[in-house]
Amino acid sequence: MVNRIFLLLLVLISVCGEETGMINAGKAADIDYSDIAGEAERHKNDILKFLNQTRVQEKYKTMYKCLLSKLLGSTRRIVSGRNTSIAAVPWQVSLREKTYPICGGSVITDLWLLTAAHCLLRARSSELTVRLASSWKTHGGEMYDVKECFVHPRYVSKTKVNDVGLVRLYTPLRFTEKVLPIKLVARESRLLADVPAIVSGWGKLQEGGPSATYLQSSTIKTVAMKLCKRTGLDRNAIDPPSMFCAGSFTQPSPDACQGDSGGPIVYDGVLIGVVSWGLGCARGNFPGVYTRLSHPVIWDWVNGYISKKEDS
Ligand code: 4AZ
Repeated sequence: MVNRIFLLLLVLISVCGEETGMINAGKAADIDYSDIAGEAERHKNDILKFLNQTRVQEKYKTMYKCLLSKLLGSTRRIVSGRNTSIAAVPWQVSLREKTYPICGGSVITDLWLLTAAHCLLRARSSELTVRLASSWKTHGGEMYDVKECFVHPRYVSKTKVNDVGLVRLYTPLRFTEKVLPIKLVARESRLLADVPAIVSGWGKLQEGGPSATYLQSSTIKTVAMKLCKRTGLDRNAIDPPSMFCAGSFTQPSPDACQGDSGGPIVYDGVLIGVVSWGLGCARGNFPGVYTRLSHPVIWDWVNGYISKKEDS
């Protein structure tokens, strides 16, 4: 049994070694891995146990993400996300009202989480909790209580202009490989079109469908504002200074969906936006809309809070 697991690992390593450029396997592309994939899936707990040993992670660091995604990513979803370990997006949090998951969010300092304004409007701080450090929506990791939350003073619920909010915890977080802050984009930095960005969350796997129990993420591309505005049935609703679009115009069209709101979209290791709204999900003719964090009106407000020296 153990030998079999090592054999499976060897195969995964040869695939990942090639993908990461560490091994030049030459003919490896001709091999049909479909049987192995099923077997790897069945043994994934044992393989994961092995991979999760820090000693192993260090040795195969560059391959580690590929190996994990090969194991966890075999089930593709309608929103075209894939199962993703929290260690790959350790800034991702699940925001809950009492115990019910309502939105995503991002760790930006040891005390502050960033989310969407519309996630914070109905709930009272005393009823909000946060789950961190777990890939599972309903268990694992750690739960934190919320001390205070703040909605951008210029958030407009009808148009979702300035859709950003902040959540302050009672106690500072202890950073681990599963809980790490994500760097906020620079003020007024220009976001190019067509750059790949990672969006993640436990939202719906398809429009009107069930939501994810295991964390999903997808790499999508930023969409030029001209194109995004042109697509819209809702064309007047897009406010370029405080919003940007990401997704694609082809099917399948990876996209955020209900429940992903408030969650992160990250480009080049930097948090550029917050999942805000869209016209349905993954329809292929209307990209998702995100809060533009580099916008001075948004950036100044966020940084004003998080850089304040705390006296409590
Ligand atoms: C929502 O309802 C929602 N397709 C979030 C993102 C998108 C659509 C809906 C983007 O929270």
